[in-house]
Amino acid sequence: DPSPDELCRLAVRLAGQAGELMLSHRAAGFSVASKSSPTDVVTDADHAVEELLRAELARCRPGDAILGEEGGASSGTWLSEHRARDERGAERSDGLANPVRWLLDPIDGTVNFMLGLPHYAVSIAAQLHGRTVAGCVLNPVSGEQFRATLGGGSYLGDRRLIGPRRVPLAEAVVATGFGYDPGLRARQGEQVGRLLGRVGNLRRQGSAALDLCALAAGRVDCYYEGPLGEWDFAAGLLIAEEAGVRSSGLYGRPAGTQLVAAAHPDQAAEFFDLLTELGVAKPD
Ligand code: LIP
Repeated sequence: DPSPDELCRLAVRLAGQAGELMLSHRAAGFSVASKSSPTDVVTDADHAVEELLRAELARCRPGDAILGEEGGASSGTWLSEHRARDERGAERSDGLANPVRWLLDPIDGTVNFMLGLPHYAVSIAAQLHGRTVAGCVLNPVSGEQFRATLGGGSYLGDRRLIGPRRVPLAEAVVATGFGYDPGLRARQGEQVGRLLGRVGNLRRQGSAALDLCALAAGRVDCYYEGPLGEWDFAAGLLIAEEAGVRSSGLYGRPAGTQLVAAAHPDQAAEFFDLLTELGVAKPD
């Protein structure tokens, strides 16, 4: 198996290439289309950046599985030419499958990119046997490069990140985001309206990946959002957790596509209880 450091070095290199391509598209102009709703936009820059990432991964690590926001899932290849088969010749599931899967969000914060708000990022995460072990999030405008490896800590450039400050929830600055469906957004707006009287303030910056990096860097105190794509949060969540943050999906679940909630370990239980009270996620 490749080491987390090896996968992180590749993610950092690819993020740098992706950042340059993003900025060139931003300068040269780009086309815009909508996906699930008129507010769920995608640009040709999103597609170009993901195609670059996929091509580089195919060159550097042929056969790895990939899940990208725009291109969907491509399964990894079997490492051994001989496919494991049982006595009836049926393919067995315990064959030597490729253990690496990449999660790609070519532009997280696409609406910000489209409008020229300088707060968007490429997010690249690498999983090994289903667990995220390396991640990189790069804001090409600020040049801020966040990265982490499982057990290796998280960094902004060469600065080690130590997570959010320890404050009472009533003083906490909470980052969140809202969905593309108008009905969902209305419900989320009602929930956040009730949240505001219980915390210090709110930040809605438009990129889940950068929100989680802000948490790791102590620029916000808490974060929650859902639903999200795996590609939105995989790298940022590793960066936050490696900075000492505690995460949850509520109801005893790990953080995931239904909800990512995260805070300082000393504040997390109270924050998660508040989110449960507000109904931001449902029990199974
Ligand atoms: C965005 C997320 C953001 C969320 C937006 C959108 P995209 O991802 O990063 O946190 O609130 O609705 O999902 O679509 O820009 O890659």
